[in-house]
Amino acid sequence: WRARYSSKPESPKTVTINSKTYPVDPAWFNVSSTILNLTSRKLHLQKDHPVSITRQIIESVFPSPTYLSYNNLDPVVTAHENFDSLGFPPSHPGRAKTDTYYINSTTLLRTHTSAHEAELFTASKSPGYLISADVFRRDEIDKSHYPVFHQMEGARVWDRAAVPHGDVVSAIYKDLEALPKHDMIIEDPNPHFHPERNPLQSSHTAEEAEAVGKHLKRSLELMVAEIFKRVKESHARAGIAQSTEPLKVRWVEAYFPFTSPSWELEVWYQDEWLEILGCGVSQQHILNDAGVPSQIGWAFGIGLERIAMLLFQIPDIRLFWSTDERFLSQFTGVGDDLGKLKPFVGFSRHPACYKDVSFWLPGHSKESAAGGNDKGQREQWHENDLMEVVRDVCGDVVEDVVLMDSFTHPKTGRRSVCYRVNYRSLERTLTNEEANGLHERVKGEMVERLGVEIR
Ligand code: FA5
Ligand code: MG
Repeated sequence: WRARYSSKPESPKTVTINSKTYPVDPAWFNVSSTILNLTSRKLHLQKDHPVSITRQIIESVFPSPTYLSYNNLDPVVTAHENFDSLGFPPSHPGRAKTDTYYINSTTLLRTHTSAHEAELFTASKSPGYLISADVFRRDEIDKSHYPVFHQMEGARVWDRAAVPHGDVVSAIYKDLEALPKHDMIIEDPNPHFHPERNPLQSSHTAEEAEAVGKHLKRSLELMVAEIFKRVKESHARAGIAQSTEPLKVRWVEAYFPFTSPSWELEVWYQDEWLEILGCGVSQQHILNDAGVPSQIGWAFGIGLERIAMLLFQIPDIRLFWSTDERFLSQFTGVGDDLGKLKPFVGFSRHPACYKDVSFWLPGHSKESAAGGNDKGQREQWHENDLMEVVRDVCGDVVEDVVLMDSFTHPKTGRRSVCYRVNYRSLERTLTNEEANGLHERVKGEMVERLGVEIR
């Protein structure tokens, strides 16, 4: 049998995802069958799955009826919803086919839960909402990257037209006062802002933006406090020695086209700062376009796997997709009783098997440069295309793919690169013959699909 195309899949006429059918445009279609199959998994809704348990823990910090949860929104969205409505410029790199999975020119697999902001600012019956969902990004291969992962989006608004005396600032501070306190150390509560990247929005007063920002930060700090309380309890339950260091977090200036000002929240974890979420004061144009111009508010987006890895000490992102009972059975019952949460106990690690591949990139030869023909154009090199070939041929058997070396031939101007592929299954030991066989197939597919020349 032959693996299906990834970077240039043989296009069907239509694809059906979650029982809806979409017309395919072969000029845009780049969703491999591997990825299509994952759209039905919905790990965030699978009982006792660590992604789903993580969702439940975060949901508990944003209670109903102030926050309503939306966990079943369709993964297929329009380019307008995913990009335009949020203010992404037409040239934004995230729109490229090398980064995003397209079905046709206007239809794609969401790259983030923010794709649903416009829709929910219009439709939600509550002042706040939460969305949990799978999101899709063509990306590199390593222990913390997978082309499908899960995000949770949260948002909270106040309506100037509905608060007493139109005094939205007082209304926000009243809600802030009602939030619980925490005793975490905040290293940098108010990072400096670059006024050109993060201007005060013209429709906001400085006091309004400050009040919204404070409510946002306290809400998210409370979430982190809850997560680390769970980590601590879980370690105690498993008899793991407790760190005596207090929990430390910091706020860092960030940029998103759909919030200003914007921040990222980082947590000091295993001797480094780990980014766990992005957030900010929502751009007013989104609320205006959603038909609620009198509202002002905040939004955040968090990666559920990243939190789950730290909650359960899960060392490799591929594990989330495992159907091995040795993985799944460790979480049984936790969905019904978060008090049973315990760290994951890893299976024994199987040996790594490294194989290198060196090749000339396409589209740089003299002929195609001089001729400027279609082929040279079409075969523009992007590393993510290699990653897709590896995933399609090998599934989850590859742990990571690392660029080792790159050089440009002084005479011909051609570029040559070398990648190292680490074949290591999470579940069993691979034989050298097996790894060799996979590696040969990867090389063959690279030549055929990507037009590279193996050295
Ligand atoms: C976003 O996706 C924004 N939509 C977040 C946002 C929402 C900002 C609302 C402002 C308002 P970003 O690409 O940084 O931003 O991803 C957000 C979070 O998702 C990250 O902080 C991280 O926790 C997680 N994440 C991002 N990429 C990956 C990945 N490849 N694997 C696992 N988690 C990831
Ligand atoms: Mg980010």
